[in-house]
Amino acid sequence: MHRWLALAVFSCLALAHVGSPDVFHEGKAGPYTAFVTIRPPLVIPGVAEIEIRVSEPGIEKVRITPMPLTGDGAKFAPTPDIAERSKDDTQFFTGSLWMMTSGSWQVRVHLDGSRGSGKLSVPVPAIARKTQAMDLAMAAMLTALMLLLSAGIVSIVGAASRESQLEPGLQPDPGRLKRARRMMIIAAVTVVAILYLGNLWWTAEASAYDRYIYKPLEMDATLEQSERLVLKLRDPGWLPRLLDDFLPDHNHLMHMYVIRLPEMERVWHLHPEMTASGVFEHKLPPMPAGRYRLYSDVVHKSGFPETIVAEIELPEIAGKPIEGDDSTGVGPKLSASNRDLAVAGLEDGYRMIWERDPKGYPARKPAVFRFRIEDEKGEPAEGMELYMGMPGHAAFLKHDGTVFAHVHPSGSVPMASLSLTSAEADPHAGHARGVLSPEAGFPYGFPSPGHYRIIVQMKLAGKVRAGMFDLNVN
Ligand SMILES: [Cu+2]
Repeated sequence: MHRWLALAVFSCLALAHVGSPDVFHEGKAGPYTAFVTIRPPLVIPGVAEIEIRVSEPGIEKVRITPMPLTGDGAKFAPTPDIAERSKDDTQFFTGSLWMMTSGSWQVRVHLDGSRGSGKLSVPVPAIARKTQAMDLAMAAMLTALMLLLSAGIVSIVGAASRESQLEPGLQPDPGRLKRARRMMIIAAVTVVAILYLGNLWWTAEASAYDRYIYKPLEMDATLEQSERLVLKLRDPGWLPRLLDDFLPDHNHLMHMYVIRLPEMERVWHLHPEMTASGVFEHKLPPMPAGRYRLYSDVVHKSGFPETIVAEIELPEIAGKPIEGDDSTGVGPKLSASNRDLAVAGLEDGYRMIWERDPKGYPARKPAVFRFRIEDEKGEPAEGMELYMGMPGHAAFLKHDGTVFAHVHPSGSVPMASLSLTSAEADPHAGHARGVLSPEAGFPYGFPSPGHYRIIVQMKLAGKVRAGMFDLNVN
């Protein structure tokens, strides 16, 4: 039996998605449609920045409230904050909210306007992602102040014992001078001891906070019996967390993207099953030999989502044809790809068109990425179907592998997290009754400049089709 060991396990700045912490969500709030962007803080407690764009005019007031996603805290909302209206865009509102503890949070948005009121909730994982380092200028200034204060206290003690009981104009005698020197030595030793103890205390606090910094789940990927992929999850140690408390998302506990490296020209969207606590398995479809990166999305019972990353070197897999909700796709090699193209050829004469914004997509700017499928005559494709309950699924990948986000037409929040917010957040709310449009839009914003690939999957005439597009983000 061959065992192909996973090559590397990544520990990225991540969480549900890799390297892409901002949350993008577009949804109905009563009579309104709101595009909500949440930029969680780097440290906890910290301030999250909220941006809301309402499609309809006539909004009078926007209130935002942070609350835990589940548990008693989710039942009792604190007093909301008022989001401020932008001066340039009357339908755009911003606000900031404190996130006090690590874990699964939601931001509730209340809209009041001429059409009545509406609300929606957007889940957001709040995690400490790093320890903020002190910048050099600040450190230098504080060190200088510390030395000044220390020298000051020593010289004050010296002066006090030397001259405080002396008549004005008299010189201190040698006995006083000696006593003053002794007192200054005692003061200096005391100051050094206080600084030393202070440093010990500070270091202990910092290492306690280190344990509080988010570390994503890890996994070892191995191949057993020539085609069975086995994923064993590991917890590198973070807040208490389980390896088997996952919520199903469209009947699957795990949604895994398999990307062929280094050219990213092949993709598989697979759904491994849990066979034991923290162990997932999947019978692989036919795959060429090579190196693959696995991005596995899971959602804990608390609504907290994680993306678990691993790499594996595989031999050629004979495998069984793809079936059920699994799918695969082919695109251009990264090295041969045109980064300005807006058309991807699909099988059976279909084409996927990306309605690219000619102005481009700057980093950190939220946008809706729209794609549609045409038939060979250039007409809108007929026979669209939902793929796992959704008009489409999109993966946003940075070419260097540091960013991965799995996005749906409602945005970057996993459906399983969204379903915890409230009864009104029906995951099927966006589903068209009757004929499904051959168009899907994905709210997202790139976290940083660089080269990205977008892989869009839509189901048409019984088959999942994948279009791949590349772009440069400035
Ligand atoms: Cu999806």
